[in-house]
Amino acid sequence: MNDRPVVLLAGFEPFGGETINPSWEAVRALDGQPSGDAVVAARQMPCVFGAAIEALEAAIAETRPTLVVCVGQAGGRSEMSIERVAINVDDGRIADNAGAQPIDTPVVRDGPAAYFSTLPIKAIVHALRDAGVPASVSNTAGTFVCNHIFYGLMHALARRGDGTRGGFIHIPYLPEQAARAAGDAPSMALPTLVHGLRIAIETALAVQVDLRETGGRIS
Ligand code: PCA
Repeated sequence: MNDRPVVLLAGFEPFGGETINPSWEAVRALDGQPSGDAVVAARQMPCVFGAAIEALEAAIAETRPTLVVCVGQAGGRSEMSIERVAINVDDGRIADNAGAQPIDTPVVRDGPAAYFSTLPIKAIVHALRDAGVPASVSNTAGTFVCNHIFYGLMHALARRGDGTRGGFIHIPYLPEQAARAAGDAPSMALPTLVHGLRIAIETALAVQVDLRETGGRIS
């Protein structure tokens, strides 16, 4: 058990007035579950600039993962969004859970402008669609705590330089959140989200060279 590779799945605590976060509900359902030869370790991250990256780095030090996938809520999106790129900027449209609302500050001072996901994002989208789960490549993870932790993750992995791969997946609201929002908000049921994350992990573990098929957008 102890020498099995670990897949670290990070989800977030609720934020922005919500009482649940689909990302934590989905990742915790996979905690301790096998994925091929690997085993999933799920951890909850605070929705707080700075503290989120510290919690993720602590979870990486604790679990020594071979693969890290961070997951966050993207209310208003209708598909699982496989994020392509993390940018070096914090710009909060709302305050985080500690009341901080940075404007145009770097995630890492003097860090590169951006990092690409090292997940096989096209292969994951392909596998999800094949399994009947709506999914797309996304070219922006926003500028809030999700982009922040995604950038922090990729910066940490780049510095380790040991080939550990990582990336970020945004997921829609749960149906009960959409019902509360009462404004035509799209949602995805928890079993579909869990199934989708399982497929994403399996694909990331199995595929070393990404598919070459379009995931682009005009705007
Ligand atoms: N979504 C937020 C932060 C935490 C979460 O689940 C975001 O997209 O930045």
